[in-house]
Amino acid sequence: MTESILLIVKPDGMIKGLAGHVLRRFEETDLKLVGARLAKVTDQLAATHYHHLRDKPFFEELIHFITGRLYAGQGSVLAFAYTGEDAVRKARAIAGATNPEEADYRSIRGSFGRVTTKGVFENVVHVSSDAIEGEREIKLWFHPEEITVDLFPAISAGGQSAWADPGGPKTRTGPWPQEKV
Ligand code: IDP
Ligand code: MG
Repeated sequence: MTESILLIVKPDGMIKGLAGHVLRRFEETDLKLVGARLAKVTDQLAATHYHHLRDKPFFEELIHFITGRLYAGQGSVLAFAYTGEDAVRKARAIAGATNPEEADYRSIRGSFGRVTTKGVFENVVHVSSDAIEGEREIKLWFHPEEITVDLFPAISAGGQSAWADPGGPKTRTGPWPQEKV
């Protein structure tokens, strides 16, 4: 089945100079790169992206991590959209398990991730958990004109384009960010 996923090189990955390595690993697959963006993650984008974890005890640290606050404000991220056959399984195999200490040592997280003494999973990359999340996250991180193929239906009004169904199927719970981050 054709699926689409969001890949993010997280602030720890950027600071460690792993963006090229991550991109190379994905270039070795048959997945098609259809979007790329350098971003500084705002609190609003972080909270919407990780809304499913908002009740977890590590949520605040996770927001500090992904926004780069954990690194004194350094730490932009690179976000990529990929599409292709079985994309979720292929991308998550490259990334490895969520906890870098449990990840296969050949995976990106297993090779380069760590758990800090505060319990933050510095796990180098984000990869969408499933195809529904992939659609939600790509629509959250990218405007339609930033995606090089017609991945999801978009509408045009007043010279601006928007996703026809910005929340994607069934997943969004919080308000949609107004800003272009
Ligand atoms: P995933 O990134 O492998 O899909 P999720 O459960 O969606 O895993 O969690 C999102 C992110 O939240 C993880 O990549 C990691 O950065 C952080 N995280 C998840 N579980 C924990 C935990 O138990 N402790 C600390 N951080 C966690
Ligand atoms: Mg996830």
